[in-house]
Amino acid sequence: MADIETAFEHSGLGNPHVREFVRHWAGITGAARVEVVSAADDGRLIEEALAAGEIFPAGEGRYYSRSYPKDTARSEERTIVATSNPADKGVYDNWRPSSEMKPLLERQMSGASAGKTMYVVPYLMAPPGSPLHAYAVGVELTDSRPVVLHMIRMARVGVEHVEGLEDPSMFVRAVHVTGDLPAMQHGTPDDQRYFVTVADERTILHYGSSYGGNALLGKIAHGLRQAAYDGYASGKFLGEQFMLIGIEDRVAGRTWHICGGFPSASGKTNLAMMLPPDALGDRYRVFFYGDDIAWLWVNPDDGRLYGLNPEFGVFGVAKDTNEKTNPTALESVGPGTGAIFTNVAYNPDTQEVWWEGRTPEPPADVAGWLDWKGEPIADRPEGSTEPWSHPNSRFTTTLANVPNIAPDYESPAGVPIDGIIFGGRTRDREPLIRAITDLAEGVYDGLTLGAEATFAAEGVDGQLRYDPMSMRPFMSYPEGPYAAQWLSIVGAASEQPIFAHVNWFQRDPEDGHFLWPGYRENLRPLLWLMRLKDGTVTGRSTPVGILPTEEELDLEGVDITPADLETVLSIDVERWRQEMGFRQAHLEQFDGLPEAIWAAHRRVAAALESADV
Ligand code: GTP
Ligand code: SPV
Ligand code: MN
Repeated sequence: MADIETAFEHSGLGNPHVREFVRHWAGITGAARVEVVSAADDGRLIEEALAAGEIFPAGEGRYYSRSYPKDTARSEERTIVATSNPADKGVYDNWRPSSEMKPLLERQMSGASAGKTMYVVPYLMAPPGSPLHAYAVGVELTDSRPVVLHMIRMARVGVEHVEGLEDPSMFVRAVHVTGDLPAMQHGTPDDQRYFVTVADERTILHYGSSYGGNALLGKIAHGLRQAAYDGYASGKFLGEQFMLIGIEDRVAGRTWHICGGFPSASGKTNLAMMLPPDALGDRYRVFFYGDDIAWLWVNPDDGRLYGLNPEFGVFGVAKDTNEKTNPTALESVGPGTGAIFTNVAYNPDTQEVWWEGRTPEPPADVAGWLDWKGEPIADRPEGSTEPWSHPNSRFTTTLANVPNIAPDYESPAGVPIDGIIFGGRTRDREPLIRAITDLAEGVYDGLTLGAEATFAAEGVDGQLRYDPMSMRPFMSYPEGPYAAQWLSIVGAASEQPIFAHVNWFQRDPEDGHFLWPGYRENLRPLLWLMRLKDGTVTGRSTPVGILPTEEELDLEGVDITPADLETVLSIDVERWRQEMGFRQAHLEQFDGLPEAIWAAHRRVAAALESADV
């Protein structure tokens, strides 16, 4: 295809290794054209996508997109990590030999982009100039224009990111082929989709979806799976599904940084965008660094653990986002932001969007409104309770649109980490917060994170399961070495971060209401944690960590009953003793778990045995 060489010349793409990669896959996929993309092309690509009916106007420079009804979430079963080394097989990484997966994906992708344009999307997953830069460079090839529009919002995109590299061959090779999605919606005999990271070759091959992490390959596939593997292989860093925030105390004139993992759709974005409760708003501010991925490394300059966000945007859950729960998120997708809404309800006449929880009731006048599948609401039978939007519907916007973005969010090194938290949707047992001061016990706590799965993955919504460090769907190497890597990286830091387990989702067993009001109030337990680290509060010791006393938690203006408060600040020892047996079985699955983790498990178990009920 002579046209490829013209596209290289036209765009200034000179890197010979990238050129070779593009030629190779253009040949396999049979794409009709090649186009090299930079962020500056966004306006033109938006116009083209609008004209082609791939996206729709959602008012004042915002857009609406819809994916296929069976293509609305990540598929854990179809997601595979492949390498040439069987020792890379863990419990959760779905390991398969690359000698099996690569030919399979090549067959799937053969001729599958015929007639389409192959977009070449060079990108950077890190702030410019980062010490982890070498691991951050990638090129995604995709045959979907909406995927390009999402990539431009979620990653730093441009030809400049692959030119002048120290090692021009060192970039992640990511190939996304949409496949015959309309046919895949009905009646294909078997699932054709495969989402494969060939981790030891730094190659990502995704076939059969145009949704989210299945298709935007810089984000989850590179930023998490590949990065975690690279961090392990190099021994240099951790790649985690973590949010990263700063909490500024304006009275004391200082800022703490906290990162941490909650499973998908369990509150990372909301925490990172937190507006402090009114009673605390004069004194404290929360700054957004990241909401889904953090890379953690030890900075030799001061010996401390640092965290950085490799992403450039937010792909946030729409459900329940409103003026009360998250005004910051609404502002980040406001007029002029270029935001894209996916799989929410849409009114083409008024160019409005709506999702469950946006307002207490859906729009009263249903005229013109279409549900997330594009079907008119007016055609629904009387009394239909079908949601208007998909529960995993999302908004996409760039970091610069986030009102509480940290002024130094592009700091190449990231920021020093004071605290690491784990949490998830746990309806009982887990208190509001329990602090852990020992590294091995903190890592143990992460490894035994138990939570309800959410609609962000197909077919598992509501199941209670262990989700180590919230990385279960993103693990790319075995759990034993993973725990050892944690002990090694964090253990090398000169100042140890404090750990904590948090839970905003404890429920009343009778009527199911959330005991803790959550959202903006979540700042309070985090402030307590930082005070505990500083030694200005002491908390009270329990077998599973240090809990705040009621007096230590600043509760001015919090809407919670005394009984609910007591529940979220206490430990059910019997329930915890039972949990330890499940944990034992969970950990026994993992080969090569460091002895320090087993020792932590035994310490907690022994403390529970000798505790008063
Ligand atoms: P991913 O992007 O899938 O990794 O999700 P996430 O962890 O960033 O989750 P997000 O913050 O988008 O929240 C997911 C859902 O949980 C949304 O519907 C939120 O409204 C809801 N949620 C977040 N924080 C709280 C909270 O403190 N309490 C309650 N009850 N719900 C919350
Ligand atoms: C998640 O599911 O945890 C996400 C969304 O962050 S996706 O990019 O689709 O994986
Ligand atoms: Mn996520």
